[in-house]
Order: sequence, then C-alpha cells, then structure tokens
Amino acid sequence: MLPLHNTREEESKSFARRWFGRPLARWVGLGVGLVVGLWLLGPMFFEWGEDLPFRPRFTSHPPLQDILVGNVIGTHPTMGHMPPPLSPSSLWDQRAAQVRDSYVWAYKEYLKYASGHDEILPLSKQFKDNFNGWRVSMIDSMDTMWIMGLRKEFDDAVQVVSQQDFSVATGIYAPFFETVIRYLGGLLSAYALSGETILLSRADDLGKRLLPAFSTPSGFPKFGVNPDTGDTTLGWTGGQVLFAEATSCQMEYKYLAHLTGRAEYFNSVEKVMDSIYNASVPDGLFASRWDPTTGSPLDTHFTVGAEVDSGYEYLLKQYLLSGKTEHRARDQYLKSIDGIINKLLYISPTRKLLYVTESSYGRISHRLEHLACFLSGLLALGAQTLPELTHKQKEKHMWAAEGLGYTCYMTYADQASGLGPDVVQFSTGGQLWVDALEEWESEGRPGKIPPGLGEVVPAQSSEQRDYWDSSSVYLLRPETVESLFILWKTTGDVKWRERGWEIFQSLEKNARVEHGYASVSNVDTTPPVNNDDMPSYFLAETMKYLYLLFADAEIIPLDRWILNTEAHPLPVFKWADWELKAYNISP
Ligand code: DMJ
Repeated sequence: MLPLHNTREEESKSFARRWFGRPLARWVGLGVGLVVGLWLLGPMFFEWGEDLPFRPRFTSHPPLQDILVGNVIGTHPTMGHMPPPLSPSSLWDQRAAQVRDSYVWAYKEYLKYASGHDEILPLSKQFKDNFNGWRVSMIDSMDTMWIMGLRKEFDDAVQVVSQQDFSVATGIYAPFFETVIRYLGGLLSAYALSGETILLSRADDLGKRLLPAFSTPSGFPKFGVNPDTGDTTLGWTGGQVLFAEATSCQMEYKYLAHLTGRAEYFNSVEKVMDSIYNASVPDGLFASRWDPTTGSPLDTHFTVGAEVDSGYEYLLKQYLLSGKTEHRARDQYLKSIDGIINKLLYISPTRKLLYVTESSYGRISHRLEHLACFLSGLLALGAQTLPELTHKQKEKHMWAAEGLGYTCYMTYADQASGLGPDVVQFSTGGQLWVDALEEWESEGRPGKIPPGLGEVVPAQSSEQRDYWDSSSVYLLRPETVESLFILWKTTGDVKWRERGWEIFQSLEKNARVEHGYASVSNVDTTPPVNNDDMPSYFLAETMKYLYLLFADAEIIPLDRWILNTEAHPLPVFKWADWELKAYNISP
C-alpha cells in the first residue's frame, strides 16, 4: 500500500532533486559554495588591505622563529598603516602630490628600463649595477613608497624583495657602508613602517652576511665583504678606513640587534664606538682616515664633508634612536659640535654668508661641499631634542643651523639653473663665525640679526657671490632639501618650504629628462646639459624630503622617528632591561 503522504525527508529529497535538477539552480549552488568556501579558507591565503579589498599573505617565506626572540611583534609597534591621503584643497598638499607624481613616474621608468638592476641611465634607457646588482633603486626607496601612500608599488616591491638573493660572485665585494645605509637601512625602515615581517627577515639575513666586515683588530669595518664567502677587502683606500664608513652603521645594527635579540650586532658596532670615544682627537674633531689595526687617526684633515659627514650625524642619531640612553654618544656629539662651530664655521667677506669648511693640516680651505649641507638639519635636530643645552647653546646651534641652511639654499638660488653646485670655493677674507658673533654680542646685538643670518639677493658673478663653483655639477643630492625639511619642522617658518618649492621647480625644469631625472653637469648654464645617471638616493632621499617638506600631515614626527643618513626613518625604541645589562649600557 502506498503511503498517502511522503515522509518529511522524502519530501525534501524530492524538492532538492527537483530544484538542483534545473541548470540555473546548479550554477547558483556552485556560486554559494564558492563564496562560503572562500570565506572559510580565504584568510589562510589573503588578508584585508588598506586600499585594496585584499592582498596576498606572504606565506612562502623562510620561517622567522630562528631570529625572533619574542621581543618583536606586539611590543615594538610599527607604523602599520599608510599615511592619510593628501588633501586636494591644500596648496602644500597639492605640491606634495606633484612630488609624488614625479616619484611615481621616475620609478616606473626605472622599472621599465632597469628592472632587476640597480639604477637606470635615464638618457640612454640603459642600466647599471653599481651596488651589488640587488635592485638598489627599489629597496632604497620602499619607505618613500609607503610614506607617499603608494600601496601597489610597495606591495609589488615586497614580493620581489622576498625573493632577492643577497649574493655576489666570488672575488667581488659588497661595499659595506653603502650596502648598510641603502639596503639594510631601506629594509629596516620599510619593515618599521609596514610591519611586513619578511622585510625584517631579509634585513637579518643581510645583516648577518655583512658581519665579517668587522674582522679587524680595532673592529672598524673593512671597505668590502663578500656576503657568501665572508672574504673581505680594505678596498681603494689602501688599508685606511674612512671615518664616515666606520661610524655610519650603528643605527641600523643597533635597531636590528633590538629587533632580533642578536648580541653580535650590537657588540660589533659598539666596538667601533669604543675606539672612537677612546681616541684622543683635538676639539672633538675627527680625522677622515683611520688605521683599522690600531684604531687611531691617520691624518689631520678635519671636515664635515666627504669621508667624515655621517659620522657626526650618527653620534646624535644613535643617542636619539635608542631612547636617549647612550650618553657617551650624546656627550661626544656635543663636544664635536663645539669643535665644528668654533673651528670650521666662517662668514664670507661681503655677503656675510655663513658656511662650514675644512681644516687640512692646519690650513683652512674655505671650500663648502654640498655633502656638508646636512649639518644645518643636524644642528636644528639637536637643538630641538637635547634639553640639556643651555638657552645660549640652543640659540647658537639654531643660528648656525639657519645660517648654514640659508647659504646652502643660496648656492642654488644664485645659479642659472636654480640647482646647487657640488662644491663652492669661498674667496679668502672670511671671518671665523664665533669671532663675528662675539663682536656682535659685545656691541649689544646691533640690528638684532646675528652675523651670518642676514638675507641677500641672488647674484650673477663670482665676485658678487663671494664664491665660485669649483665643482659645478649637481648630482641630484639631498642634503640641502634635507635641511630645509628639518628647519621647517623645527622653526615652523614657511620660508623654508618656499625655498624647497623653488628647488623642486628647478629640478622639474632642468633635471627631468625623457626617462627619469638626470644630474646636471653645469648648474650655471642653461639650457642644462644632463649626465646619464639617476642615483638611488634621489628616489630614497631627495624626493622623500621634498614630499615630507610639503605634505601637511605629520607623517614622520621627528621625536618618534630618526632618519638614517640615507633618509630611512627608524622608530625610537627603548632598550629592555636585559639589553641594558647585556650590553653594559648605563642610562
Ligand atoms: C647619500 O648616499 C647619503 O646621504 C650619504 O651619507 C652621503 N651622501 C649621499 C648623497 O649625497
């Protein structure tokens, strides 16, 4: 006998059979299944992005557990989010947007013609591998991408960097200093901004491979190291070590030591500092060449320019980076700055421009290098962050910062191209700045403007300028705009921004070529003749400083981030108690 009614189960079965028997329903079912499946399993492969619906997780990278000792994730916050978008209604944000557009265009040209290589040759559309061939233009400017809010460019670069092989051929050496400030600094900064742990892992890999460079009796790093074999070379200086090269790795290695818990990173770079603190140097001024065996100076060439520059920078910056704990570095900074102010600052005979020069074997050269223009920003940063300076000291440091920043800017404004020469030679007859300052003070501060801070009009001829261009090339260097950025942040005076805007416009006019930006061979003639090169620091530093100078948002507050000598921001951190003990730091 047939049942009068189907059971509930049979009913639903026949309903399902009827429903799924239809072609449309089969497709709907498949779609629903896919959505539910993705929802359940998707997070294993993707994560939510800032401005994309999702982006790939980096699952296939080497495990981190062998380097992480538990003091990284969570306790050392990274920025983690992209900066806020620029406002289209603000004049300065619009200017920042122009810098960002220029960066994007130049970086794309690099990717188009020099992908997989270090730098593009923007006239010939060729490339060169001058820094190990590890894509320096990309790694050096990943933090620029983050700061400018370029998510896609950044994520693409992370994917590439995760696969980058930090090897060079046998018999070839990676230049230690450049590799540290550009690659290691670039990776650490990109990690600190984004929180992408693969970048920390790659930084640790690279940092470890470069350690054999420290194998000298003094601990001063050698010029070059083969990251695969550990072979080292003293390089082109014939067994001498340059002060800047030996003392511009502390920020990177100390931050890396803190992130990874590897004591060898800290100990290697602190041994160098011990030699520096113990050396007896006149007036806190450091020689440019040093003996890697004895750890003592080899010359009496005192400058803040080439071969020495960032050595002074890292005294203040390693103190600030490690939460103001390493007092020896601060004390040395203050001593050295006194020496620089008292011995190396001059004002020119007619225009009274303040400049920093060099003393070579007792003779003052009256040269001013573009490289030395970073000093203005460093002085302003120190004046702002060191409460231990007396009112008088702070005032003097700020005056020096503003006077030097102004002169560096004037060396641009005076030229036909609006871009700055690499070296200028001041005419003799200048006066030591501290003497002029003393006279001015003793006369009761006439005019209220200290010597070296008065403004002048741009001048055409060498006589009117008080100097001539002894190297008239502009190498796309950042030091002047770096100081303009710090002066703007520390004084709040918009004139520093305006001066940066003039420089950016000159760059657009005279350094922009068909496939990127190119250095200008003579800044005082127009139309410009360009050289076929675009150094990675142009994308890493010059463009970044201009962007930060114009953007209204406080993207990199100077009390929370310290920029290394290649403009890579690293976050201020505090040593843990065990680190203070292990590294013998007494705050
Ligand atoms: C950069 O690579 C770094 O700033 C370095 O410290 C010296 N100068 C160049 C750019 O001029």
